[in-house]
Amino acid sequence: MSRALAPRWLLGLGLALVLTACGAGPAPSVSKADCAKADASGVILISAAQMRFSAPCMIAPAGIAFTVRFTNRDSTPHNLAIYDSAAKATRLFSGDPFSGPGITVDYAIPALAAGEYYFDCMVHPADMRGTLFVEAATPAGS
Ligand SMILES: [Cu+2]
Repeated sequence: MSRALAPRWLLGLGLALVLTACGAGPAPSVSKADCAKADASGVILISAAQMRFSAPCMIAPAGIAFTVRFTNRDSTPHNLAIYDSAAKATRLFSGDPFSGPGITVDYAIPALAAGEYYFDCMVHPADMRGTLFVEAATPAGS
């Protein structure tokens, strides 16, 4: 009695998983009135609480270094990273993550050209993200 060998059909499982970039969907419409804006000294105040940034966007001056004064109100570590766009092809800045609650760190951001950038917390990029508007200075005097 001869026994035929069962053919093995393990010819490779082609898993064509098309994964879209996590969290990089269309940006929600943002009103600049809701943004955290740099003060006259070039300092932007923003905080994180319950896994959210306190503002959906930030406004910074173009062409000069500025400071993001970041308060973490969670015990979870957070940070701030800035990218050229929501596709995050180029990371322009990343601060060291730190835990709170109630800890504030100044992040020194290098000068950026006018334009629209993207930021997130690298620990929670899906939940903590927003738009950074870098704007040319408005003419002095009013
Ligand atoms: Cu975070």
